[in-house]
Amino acid sequence: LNRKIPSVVIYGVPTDIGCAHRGASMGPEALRVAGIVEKIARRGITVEDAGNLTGPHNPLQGPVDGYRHLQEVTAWNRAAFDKSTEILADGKLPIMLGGDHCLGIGAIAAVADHCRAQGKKLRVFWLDAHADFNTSEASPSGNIHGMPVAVLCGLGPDALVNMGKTAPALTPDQVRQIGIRSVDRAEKQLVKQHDLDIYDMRYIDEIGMRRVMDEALEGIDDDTHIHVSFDVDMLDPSIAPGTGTRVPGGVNYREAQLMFEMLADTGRVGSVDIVEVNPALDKRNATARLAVALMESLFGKSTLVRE
Ligand code: 5AB
Ligand code: MN
Ligand code: MN
Ligand code: MN
Repeated sequence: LNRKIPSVVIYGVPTDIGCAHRGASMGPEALRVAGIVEKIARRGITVEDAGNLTGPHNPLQGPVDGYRHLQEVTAWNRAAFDKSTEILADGKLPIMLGGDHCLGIGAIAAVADHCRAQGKKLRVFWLDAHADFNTSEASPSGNIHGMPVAVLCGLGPDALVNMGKTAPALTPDQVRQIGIRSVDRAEKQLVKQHDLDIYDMRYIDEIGMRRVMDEALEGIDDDTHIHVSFDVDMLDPSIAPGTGTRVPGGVNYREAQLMFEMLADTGRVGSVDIVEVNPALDKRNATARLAVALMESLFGKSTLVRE
């Protein structure tokens, strides 16, 4: 097992442009205050904090043609795309601190281009309470943070679908969604039609997280790049209250820890997003602190292995 982890570059994308409520723009600083840089560095990994990207302010407008803030969402995603592209070209591992989950579009489009250029297979772990597979017609809100997986699979506005060199960035068979428990009515039809691999909470309860991860990791080999897109609302709201779209019945602490440990064991994680941390809704930064603890697991921390 090759577990050599490349140098990590962390960057923040302080915006809540893709959702209805404010506050995810404070996520990057909350994750830094929770010690994300120091705690990954303590694993013996070289970590650089590249600071925050900049972009347009949130105009707090309603949806236009089914999308809220499409132009601003495009600008922020272009910035994330460029930053992740630069970090990957340097042979480093980007960790994007969101920001809301619309930013997965730019970050993952960059990873998809990188994998194509390197002849690598890409598998995306979408850890979330939501499938994020809405289109403008299907969406009940027009909020683009509910659309990134659909956009990456080619369903959505041109400006977002064509973010990278090749569109669509992903095919649905490259995605594994885990923790899902809230899918909108029309969105359900779409995920069925596109045959998404969804490990919902019922399935996790029925077969257990160990077997879920075994199944989701099946086929990962030395040529696979794993991208982890971690929406903190995957976690149960009792342990992660600091997020905008809380759904009861989520992944518990031990299940989450096992997920990240099993991802770490592959030695194939090449890029990460942590999104939807909203400090305005949090209790004493608990959600950011838990997200950081899970990053420690993702970068190899486990009970009985001595450093
Ligand atoms: B998140 C909802 N499906 O589209 C919608 O937090 C919620 O990135 C989306 O997963 C939640 O508005 C987006 C109702
Ligand atoms: Mn999400
Ligand atoms: Mn979510
Ligand atoms: Mn959310």
